[in-house]
Amino acid sequence: MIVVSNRLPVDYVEQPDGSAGWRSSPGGLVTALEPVMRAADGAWIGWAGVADREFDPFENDGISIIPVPLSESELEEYYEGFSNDTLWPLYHDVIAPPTYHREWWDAYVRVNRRFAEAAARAASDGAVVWVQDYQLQLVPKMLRESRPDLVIGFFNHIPFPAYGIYSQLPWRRQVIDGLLGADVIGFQRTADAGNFSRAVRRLHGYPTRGNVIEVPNEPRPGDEADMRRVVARAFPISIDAEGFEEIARRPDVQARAREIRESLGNPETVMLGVDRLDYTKGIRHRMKAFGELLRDGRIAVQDATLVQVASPSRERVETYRQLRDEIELTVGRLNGDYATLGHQAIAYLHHGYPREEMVALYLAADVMLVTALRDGMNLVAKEYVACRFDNDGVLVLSEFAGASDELRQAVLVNPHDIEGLKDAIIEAVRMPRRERSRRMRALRRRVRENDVAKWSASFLETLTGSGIIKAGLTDQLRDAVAELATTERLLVALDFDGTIAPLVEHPHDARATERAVAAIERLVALPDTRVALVSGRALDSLAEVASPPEGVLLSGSHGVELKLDSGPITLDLRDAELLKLAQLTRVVEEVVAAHPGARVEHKPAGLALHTRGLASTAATAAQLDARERVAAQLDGITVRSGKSVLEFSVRSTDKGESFTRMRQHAGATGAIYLGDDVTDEDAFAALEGEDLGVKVGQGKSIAPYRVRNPDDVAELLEHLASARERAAEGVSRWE
Ligand code: GDG
Repeated sequence: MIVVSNRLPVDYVEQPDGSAGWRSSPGGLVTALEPVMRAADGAWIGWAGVADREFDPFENDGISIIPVPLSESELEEYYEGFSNDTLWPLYHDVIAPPTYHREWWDAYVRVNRRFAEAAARAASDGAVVWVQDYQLQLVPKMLRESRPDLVIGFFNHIPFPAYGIYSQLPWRRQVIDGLLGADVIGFQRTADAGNFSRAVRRLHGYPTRGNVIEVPNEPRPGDEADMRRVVARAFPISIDAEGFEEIARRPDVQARAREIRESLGNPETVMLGVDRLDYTKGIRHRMKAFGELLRDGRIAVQDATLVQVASPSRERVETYRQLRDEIELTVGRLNGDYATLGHQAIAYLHHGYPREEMVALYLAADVMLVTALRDGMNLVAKEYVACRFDNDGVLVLSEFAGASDELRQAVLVNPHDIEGLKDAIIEAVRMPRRERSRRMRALRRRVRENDVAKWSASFLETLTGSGIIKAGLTDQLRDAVAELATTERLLVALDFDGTIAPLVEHPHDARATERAVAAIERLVALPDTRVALVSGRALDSLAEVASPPEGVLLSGSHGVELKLDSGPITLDLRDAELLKLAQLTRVVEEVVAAHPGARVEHKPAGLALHTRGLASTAATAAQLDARERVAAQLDGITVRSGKSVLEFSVRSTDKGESFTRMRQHAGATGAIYLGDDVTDEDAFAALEGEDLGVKVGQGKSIAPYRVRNPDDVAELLEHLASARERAAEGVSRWE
């Protein structure tokens, strides 16, 4: 595995005495990825933090470090220019005006190419490459062009703006194309992923469905252009919650927190802001609100102090210099107007601090003010919560920070509304202990459950399909299912083998688990609730093994045969297709004769070659033989490989089309699809709007949720049935 980010997890530092060396900069990303990187023999590609210096790759703590050099002018044009003075303000809703310079763009392309080349050189065959953040948006496409074998992920740490804003970018198409080189593009919020998909539709017209974008592959000579599926969805980043709590529980850190309060003159309320000194963080709005509260006498300077840590950032960019001047002027004025000899109004600190000191500050603060005007996530909000093991403290949190999607029990504010912000600060200051504790407990549960390890695991699982799947249903899946249960007309679409029925050696022995059958019966009995079985099996065989209750819709042979309310329909085969089917039958029967143990299953529009009865090398040989003979003798046959089965069809329908047909037939306003096989991916791609896709078991998938096996599927169906029954009862009570 390879991680590519603008900065390495280590910095090259030169001391004033001339000595120099590598210092690790343990940010959240490093903490999250370290265990994965060590286990995967990973490499990290990035810039070392000093211009005009080349370094050889080296090993640091079990991770290979591959430094990429940047010249002083590239630093100005690619990093300070295009990244921080074009993309950063544009992606943060043009809070500051973005600057567009063609030379900056040229440098951005050049540097992105250098990073992509470094990754292409370092990656072994079929490796996973995970590219981080807005400085490197062109890397996925560049990498895919040179190394189509790689699995490429991208995560955007900052927001992705609405099209009306994004469309200002003179290079808007190139950036979208760059990102679409990835297999999975992660965003902080669902809204960001939605903005991205809309930009793709507006600029390219590529079809998007739910989280999936269909991107045409570059046609290779002699090949028709086919489609690649790119997943674009939210993976909200988090922190090492346990690590922060551990520091917070240390007696020396707690003593330091008390010392901080004392040094401020022991005011009743300590308020805290911790930000990089950046115009997106809403530091001015916060100070304005605080200043007006002092002016209006709603807060007295003896009772409350605002501590503002503003860590130095991007000091060579002009907008940041101006911001610093403005903020320091405001701090000076407020202290001049309101401070007394014993009490400051604002304690302003333009420094970076060690993590222990940050934690002591979090512990010392009664009220944490996060008033960002726009923020991808805002980790400070999560860190504050993680440190408050005493279940005390109030978080005031901007709706414009990604964290507000999860941290709903914070006091949520619109920082542009200064009156509203003032009221929220007063509410926080006066909040009774019980209420503070109730909210903090709920916030802490959330942050503990969704930590940074979970974030990286869930991204990588979507990207590669591997990873440990927890037993049962995750909280997110439970919540999503409960939400879906309230839809007006529900469709529950299920694959059969491997999903509601455990896989068995002989297909005719397969049976759905008793729990799944019982849950399906409960669902079918509910109003406006339809269940569909969507299978690759022929309809007869499906009806026989599943013996579904009355009213269940069926789709067999990958959508060639359907049983809807009007009765069974088989899509009629044309004469040419019938002829082809006869030829296909002959070829596949030859294969079966040549490979003892292989079996053929006849279907209305094709054949399935089952190889479950063979040892794995013999099974591979039989499948290969079948593929080769069919390809040599017949044209236009659709081939699908499933688990120990190779399917040939003269008609190219798939489970996606059947799902869509079932969805329409049921007039569904919401649907869930569960499946375990590669052929179920077509159905996941056909999900709409708020529909849920759940992959059963391991394997690469575009479905956003996963469960382990048919037992977990049964649990999910039971949970859905109960939630739907409750929803139906609620409705009838209203009536
Ligand atoms: C970008 C996105 C997204 C700050 N000062 C000190 C210090 N910090 C640490 C904080 C926190 C981190 O820096 C800042 O993270 P944020 O998330 O708050 O903001 P950005 O730097 O803008 O980060 C943001 C993030 O990427 C992750 O995806 O959440 O939206 O803009 O961890 O504690 N740490 C120490 N001393 C300081 O003085 N030790």
